Order: sequence, then C-alpha cells, then structure tokens
Amino acid sequence: MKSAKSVVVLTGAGISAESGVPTFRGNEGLWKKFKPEELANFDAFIKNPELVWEWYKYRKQIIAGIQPNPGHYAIVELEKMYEKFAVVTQNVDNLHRRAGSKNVYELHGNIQRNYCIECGKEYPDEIIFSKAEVPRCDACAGLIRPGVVWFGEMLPADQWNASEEAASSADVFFSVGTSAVVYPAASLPYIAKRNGALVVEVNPETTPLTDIADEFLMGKSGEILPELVNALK
Ligand code: BV8
Ligand code: ZN
Repeated sequence: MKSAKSVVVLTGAGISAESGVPTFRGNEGLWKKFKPEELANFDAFIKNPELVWEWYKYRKQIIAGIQPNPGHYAIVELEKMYEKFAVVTQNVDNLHRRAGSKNVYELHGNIQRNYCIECGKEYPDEIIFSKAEVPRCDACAGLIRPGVVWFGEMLPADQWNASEEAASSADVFFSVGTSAVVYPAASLPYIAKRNGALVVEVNPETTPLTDIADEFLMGKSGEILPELVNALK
C-alpha cells in the first residue's frame, strides 16, 4: 500500500451491515422467504408491482434512517492518500457519497432514484411515498420503478466501463463486504489480478474469491479498514 499509485475498492452489502442495513444473503437476509433474484427483476415487478414496491419502500425507509459507518469513512481517508482511487459499489444505499467519497461508481444504481418505465420521467422518494401503493407517472400514467439495476438488466455502461478500466490498472484491489457471486461485478477482482494487482479481501467469512485473493483480512470492514488506514498514516 505504501508504494501503490492506484487503488480500487469494490464494496457490497457487507460494508453497510454495520450501519444497520440488512445484507442480502446473510442469515438475517432481507427477506428470508424470498431470494433477491426473485424480487429484484423486471418480470417480478410487472407481475406483482405491489409486492416489489412493498420490498423497496421497506428498504428505502431503512436507508433513509441510517448513517455511514467507520468502514465508509476509512475509505474516504484512503482516497486522500492515492492519486488514482476509485470506489466501485454494488450497493444502492448512497452511503459512500454521504460519507464523502468522491470517485464512486454505482454498478447497481441508487435506491433513492425512481423513474417511469414508459417515458423515463424521474421522481424523488418524497413523491413516491405520497403516491398510491404502486406509483404511476403524472405525465403518461406509466408504472414508476426504483432506479436500481435488476437481475437480467445491463449495468449502466459508463459506470461499468470506468470500473473495468480502474480494476485493470489498479496496483491494489480490495473486495470488501461482498459475497462475490453477482456478475459482472464479481469479475472485477479477477480482471485486477490478471493485470498484476494485489487482491485483498475483507470479510468475516470466506467467499469464492478468498482462494485467489493475495490477502484475506477476516473480520468486519468497520473494524479492519480503520486499522489499515491508521497503519498507513
Ligand atoms: C447481467 C440491485 C445480463 C437491486 C442487484 C448464472 C451464473 C452467473 C451469472 C448469472 C447466472 N444467472 C444469471 C446471472 C447474471 C446475474 C447474476 O450474477 N446472478 C447471480 C445471483 C448468479 N447478474 C445479473 O443479472 C446482472 N446483469 O448480468 O446482465 C445481461 C448481459 C448481457 C446483455 C444483457 C443482459 C445484474 C446484477 C445486478 C442485480 N442487482 N441489486 C437491489 O439492490 O434491490 S444485486 C444485489 O446483490 C445487490 O446489489 C448486492 O449488492 C448484490 C451482491 O450482493 P452482496 O453485495 O455481495 O451482498 P451479500 O448479502 O450477497 O453478501 C454480503 C457479504 O458481506 C457477505 O459475504 C458477508 O459475509 C459480508 N459481511 C457481512 N457483514 C460484514 C460483511 N463484510 C464486512 N463487514 C461486515 N460487517
Ligand atoms: Zn411516464
């Protein structure tokens, strides 16, 4: 880390766990009876918009009431130490930006954004909560959806391309708080490693990435990342 010029940090739901945001696949997972793959997809939304909106409104309310945690703030500190630095997040909770991270790529969108599936008109959360259970567009009466990337949907091309470029030119690539099973995000550490990066995983549990990581720091990101920053200072 002392000689690195470019550092990339990929984050998943685990980094927000200590802020009180439930992860997807943990045993306290968001909704035990449903898998994210069943709820977070366009067909499920069209078939049952009430259920999908119930899930997202539940998550929006959680996210409206939480704060970044020491893990997010440690990443803000790291960013100040390197000329080339990127946070690539799978999270849709906006906590990295709220903590003060500057160069953030959101691969899976942002839960605080909403738009009409017919005409694309955007709506803030306040309007969504003031509308009916399934919000419809004022302009064209189309269904409004949350501004997140669902399974089977393409990632925003600009965010993905920038993240892929950052991973392929990283000296050190961190994978923090992700189960490393959702693609194409989960391919980024492999791209980094293939291009000569040192891969470091931070997670209380092992994942499919652990075997190929150069370093595995077992523990909570809210504890490990601040320790790393202190050691670097
Ligand atoms: C695409 C937004 C297609 C919505 C999300 C078969 C094989 C391989 C791939 C596929 C396949 N079948 C389908 C696919 C593709 C699919 C996919 O990867 N599926 C997986 C499940 C098999 N991917 C897609 O569909 C993607 N699109 O591929 O496009 C395409 C291609 C070409 C042309 C056209 C189309 C879209 C993926 C995006 C889906 N959207 N979310 C929402 O949030 O509601 S994914 C969802 O999972 C979240 O975004 C989340 O971020 C993401 C990953 O989960 P994690 O962040 O890792 O969270 P998880 O709970 O799993 O793990 C938490 C980790 O934290 C754990 O390891 C835990 O130990 C750790 N932890 C806990 N506490 C702490 C901690 N770590 C540190 N500190 C702590 N305190
Ligand atoms: Zn519309």
